[in-house]
Amino acid sequence: MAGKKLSPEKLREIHALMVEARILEERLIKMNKAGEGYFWIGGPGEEAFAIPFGMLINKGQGIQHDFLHLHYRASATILAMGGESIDSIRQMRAVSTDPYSGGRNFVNHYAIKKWNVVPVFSCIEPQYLQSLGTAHAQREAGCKGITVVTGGDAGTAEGDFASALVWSSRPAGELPLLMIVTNNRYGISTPWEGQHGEKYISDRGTAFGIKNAVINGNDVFEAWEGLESAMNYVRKERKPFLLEISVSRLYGHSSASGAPRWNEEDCIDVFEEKLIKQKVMNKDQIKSVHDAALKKITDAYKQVQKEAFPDPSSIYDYVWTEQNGDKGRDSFAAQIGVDFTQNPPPAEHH
Ligand SMILES: Cc1ncc(C[n+]2csc(CCOP(=O)(O)OP(=O)(O)O)c2C)c(N)n1
Repeated sequence: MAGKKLSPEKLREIHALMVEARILEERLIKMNKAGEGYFWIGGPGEEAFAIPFGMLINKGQGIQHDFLHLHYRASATILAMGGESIDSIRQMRAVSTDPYSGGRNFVNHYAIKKWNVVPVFSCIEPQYLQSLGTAHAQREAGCKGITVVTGGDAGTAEGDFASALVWSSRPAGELPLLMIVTNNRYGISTPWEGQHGEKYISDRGTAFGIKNAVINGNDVFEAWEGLESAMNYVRKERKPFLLEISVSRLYGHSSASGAPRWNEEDCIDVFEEKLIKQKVMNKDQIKSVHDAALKKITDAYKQVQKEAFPDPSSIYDYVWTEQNGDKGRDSFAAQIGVDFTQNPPPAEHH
C-alpha cells in the first residue's frame, strides 16, 4: 500500500496540520467577508499535497537549502514548514506585525528569507522564470539544495512556463528544478476543457526530456510518495522534474469570485475516512483535533484584532523610488543585503 512508511504519529501530525490549515483559511475568508482584509486568496482543498510538501522541504537559508518560488495557494505548506497561523491572520488584517510584508501585501503572499521562500507574486507565472536563477546558482555551486516552483494549470499558458521547460532542460545546463503544477481545472472561471489540447500538462515535459508524473493531490499517501520520489530524483540527478498534481478548489478562485463553498472532493474527509479505517484515529480524536484548531485560530484572530496597523510613514520602506530618496534606497539595500557604498546604484532609477 502507498505510504506504508508513514508512521501513525506522522499521519496524526499531517492530519492536525491539514485541519489547522483549513480552519485558518476559513477564518481568513470570514475576515475578508467582514471587511477585515482587502482580498482573500488561498489554498483550501490542497492540504493533502501541501502539508507533505512542506514537510519534505530541506528548509533553511542559502543555496545549500531548497529555494521555494510559491504561488498564492501555499498557506498549508508554510504551516507545515513551521510557519505560524497567526502570521497569516496578521497579513489578512494588514497589521504592522505581519512578518511577510509589514501589513502591506495581500494575504498568503509570503516572503521568508530564513527559509528561502522568495516573495510570492499576485502576477501569475513570473515565478517560473525566477526559479531558473536559483536553480542555476545551485547547479553552478554543485550544492545539495534544489529549487521548487509551484503554479496553477491556467498559468501554464504563459510564456514564462514554456521558458522554464526550455531553460531547465538544456543538455549542457540541466537544472535541479522541481516544477509543480497544481491542476484545479480552472483559471479563475475559465474551465480547463476549453483551454488545453494536451491530455496532461506534465506531458509537455516529455518533449524536453524532462521526467514527469501526474498524481492525485487529494490523497495524502499518493501525494507523499509522488512528491518524495520527484524530490529525490531532482536532489540526486540534479535534473528537472515536472509534477502535475490534481487538486480540489473548495472555495472558488478568491474573494473576487465570492469564495463560495464548492461541491468538490474534500481531501480532509478522504484522509479522515482512511485514518478511521486504518485505526490510526477514532471519531472522537478527530473531533478533538478540529476543536483544538478552532480554538487556536479563534484566539489568534482575537489577538490580531488588538495589534496596530502600520504607521503611514513606513509606506516607502523597502521601496526604492526617486521621491523616496536615500531612505528608500537604504532600506531596500538593507533588505536585499547589498552595500551600495561599495557598488553605487545608477544615478537614475525608474
Ligand atoms: C500575468 C497575469 N495575468 C492574469 C492574472 C489574473 N489572474 C489571477 S489568478 C489567474 C488564474 C490562475 O489560474 P491557475 O494558473 O490555474 O491557478 P489557480 O489560481 O487556479 O491556482 C489569473 C488569470 C494575473 N494575476 N497575472
